[in-house]
Amino acid sequence: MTNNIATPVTSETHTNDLAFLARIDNDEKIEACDWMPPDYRKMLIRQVSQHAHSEIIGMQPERNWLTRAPSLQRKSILLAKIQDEAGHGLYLYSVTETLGADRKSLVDALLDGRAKYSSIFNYPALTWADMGAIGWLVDGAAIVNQVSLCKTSYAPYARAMIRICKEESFHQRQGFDILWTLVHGSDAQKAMAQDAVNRWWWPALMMLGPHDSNSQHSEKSMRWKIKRISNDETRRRFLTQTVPQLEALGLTAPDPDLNYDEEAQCYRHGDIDWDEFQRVIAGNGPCNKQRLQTARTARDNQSWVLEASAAYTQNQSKQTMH
Ligand code: BYC
Repeated sequence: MTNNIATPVTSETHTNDLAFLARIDNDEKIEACDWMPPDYRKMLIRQVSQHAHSEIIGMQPERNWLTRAPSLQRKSILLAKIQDEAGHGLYLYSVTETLGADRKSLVDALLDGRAKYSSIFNYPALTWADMGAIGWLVDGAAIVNQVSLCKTSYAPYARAMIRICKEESFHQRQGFDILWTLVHGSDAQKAMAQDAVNRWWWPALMMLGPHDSNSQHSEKSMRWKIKRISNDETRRRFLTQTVPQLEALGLTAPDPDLNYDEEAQCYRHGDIDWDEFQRVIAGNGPCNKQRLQTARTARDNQSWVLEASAAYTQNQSKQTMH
């Protein structure tokens, strides 16, 4: 996949399109008020809304452990992390609004099961060590992807990513710290850490998207510099960052084919089970139904907050008019 795929120019190609591509080639950022091709806008709304949904649904596996964190300090840290994820979701929904999307329609699509969110959040968090594995592996994979998105061509998304990456770095370190503590504990604690890594390793690799040859959006997205690196390259960078940390923890990957390619100077993973990935994104992973049901219940239980806020705003505007 190259970064500079020639766009066929037909007689219908609008001058605006050419001017837009010239701006992209020149590495200029696109602001909300700038002209953009309708498909560029659509591509962004798709990706950014899925990203926002992932942050919101992604709170659930960790939320499950808030009441069972092993100390007050661990509980406060986990709570802060989960709140950060909510904040990320809100920034990202705001980014979609700068593109003209309606937030309520996007959230309705999520809750009705029409919208995608990251496959990774459809796996269960079974033990406290999973809090370590999620922070270290899931946030770790997210950072590698999101660092590249700091350079995405749409300026409001790029600005949100810079803030989000700073917070994700803290998340990744807190995950590593949980695992570090467990591997220096009893044999049972070390075994718990290894078990969590075994279960989250492959889903973390899948989280970075299908193999490049099956990534239907990459060509367009990379031409527009929305996406800056391909799915497979992101996976390679993730392994380069993660494998030395895995070794420092004294843990192993559940991948007998994981090896270092001296010539290419990168790690190579074994075969990914893409059938599993397709099952999960089609709604048939271990927790898809539970995740959506929890999100719907939250919406129903909290609708009074939205109603109260709307009534307050209406009241305020009436008072201003009088
Ligand atoms: N899961 O053409 P492709 C976090 C879909 S949350 C589900 O390669 P693209 C955190 C894809 O949508 C941060 N679906 O797509 C929160 C497309 O389907 P549609 C999550 C996936 O967009 C709480 C189709 O497969 N990060 O850090 O070029 C606690 C073909 O794919 C997945 C983001 O959201 C998947 N894993 O590339 C802890 C990053 N992968 O739309 C942590 C933003 C692919 O045609 N997103 N699909 O129906 C991106 O960077 C890109 O969208 C992706 C995929 C690299 C994920």
